Formats: sequence, C-alpha cells, structure tokens
Amino acid sequence: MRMWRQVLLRYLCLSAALLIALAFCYTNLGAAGQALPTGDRIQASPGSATAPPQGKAVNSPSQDRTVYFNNFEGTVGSEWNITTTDVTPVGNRRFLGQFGNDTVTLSLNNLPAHRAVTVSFDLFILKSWDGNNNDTGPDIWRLGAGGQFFLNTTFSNVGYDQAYPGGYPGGSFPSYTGAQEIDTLGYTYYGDSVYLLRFTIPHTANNLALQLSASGLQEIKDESWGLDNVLVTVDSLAASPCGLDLLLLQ
Ligand SMILES: [Ca+2]
Ligand SMILES: [Ca+2]
Repeated sequence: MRMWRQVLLRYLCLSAALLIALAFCYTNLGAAGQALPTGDRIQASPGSATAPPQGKAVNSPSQDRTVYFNNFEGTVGSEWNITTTDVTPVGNRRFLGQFGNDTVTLSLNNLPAHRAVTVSFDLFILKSWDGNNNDTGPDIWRLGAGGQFFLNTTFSNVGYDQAYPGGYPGGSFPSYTGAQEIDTLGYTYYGDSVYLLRFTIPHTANNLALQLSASGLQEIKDESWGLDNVLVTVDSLAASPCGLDLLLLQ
C-alpha cells in the first residue's frame, strides 16, 4: 500500500509539473511557434541589429544564437546567389545590390537545432519606387522561404501611396511610412529610404533558404534595392524552458 502511495504521489507530482511546464512553454513560445500572417512583422528597434563580429556566432541576452551576419563591408560568400555590392553616394555604406527585378537567395546550412528563425536587415529602397501606382507600378518587394511569403508589399519614394507596412494588395499608406531613414543615402533621382525589417518564423530544418525579390520595377537606374546588416538568429533549444518537460519525462 505504501508503494502504491509512493507511485501515485510520484505520478501526481510529475503530471502537475508537466502541466505547469507545458503551460509555461505555450505562453512564452506561442509567438515563435505560430506562423505570422502575411505582412505581419516585428519592427525592431534601431539598435537591435548591432553587428557582432562577422562570421562569428554569439549568444544574445535572449539566448538566441546568431548563425549569420554580414554588413557587406568585406567579402560576400557563396551563401548568396548574387554577390554584387555597391556603396552609397553618401555615408560610404557598402551593401548587397543594387538589384532590380531579381530574386536574391540566402542559403544557410547546418543550422543548430531550433524551432524558430529570426531574420533582420536594412532594406534600401533606391530612387523612384512608385508604390501602389498602377501606371508605373505597382513596385513590389517580397520576402519568403519554402514557397511562403512573409512580406509581399510595395514601397514608394515619389508620393504615391505604398502598401507597407501592410501587404499588397490591400495596404495603402503614405510614402515612407515606417521608414527608419529618408534621403540619407545620397541618391539624387527621387531619393531613397531605408526600412529595418525583422521577422520571426517557425522553422526546424537544418537548412534555410531565404528569398528576397522585387517585381514590377523599371530599370535599375530608375528603381533598385539593396540589403545591409543581414542578421539571422535561431532560438536555443538547450536554453529553452521547454527542456523542463523533457527532463520530467526521463
Ligand atoms: Ca554595409
Ligand atoms: Ca515603377
């Protein structure tokens, strides 16, 4: 009888602990474990993309692990399918680009075990992007992976409405809405804007191929785009509170 009580007590304790752990994990990891609707994003603070040493993995206070960073001031590796770089007329900022109606792919392999990936970068919108305008646009920009788009929107530097920070079609906001910088890069043909984009997406595979693309643009001398300070992090399974339920089940 005593043994039965011990078994029953142990069972009850384990069940209670497991329920608490599961509730904790659901509450804290729900955002990372659910697909973001198209167009949803987390706007990062300007300082959140602070550059770690290029090519080195570091742990942030949130226990996320940096798996990739490039500010394009140095070499660009084969992880990018297009390695063209350019320098801004003002500020001498080297970036990946300029691109037109291109699909640019970042391929990362051998990622550590994870459940979510966060990608952030500066998106340079250069020259005369027309936003939602149907005569000279729409000028569309997309971010996706695995056939799913996390952002499908338009940008405008010329006064027409743009879809960002909403999605296209549907979004309609004044030019530059959500921009971190306006006319800071020195492009004289209708100027430029910079958007700091940050997305967390559910992802578990050890390979990741992010696709960034534009369509509907006129010539590169007229409308183009580029990337800078690309940062990719994964959540850390080892540091996750959900490790608790695994321990309890052992
Ligand atoms: Ca740069
Ligand atoms: Ca256009």
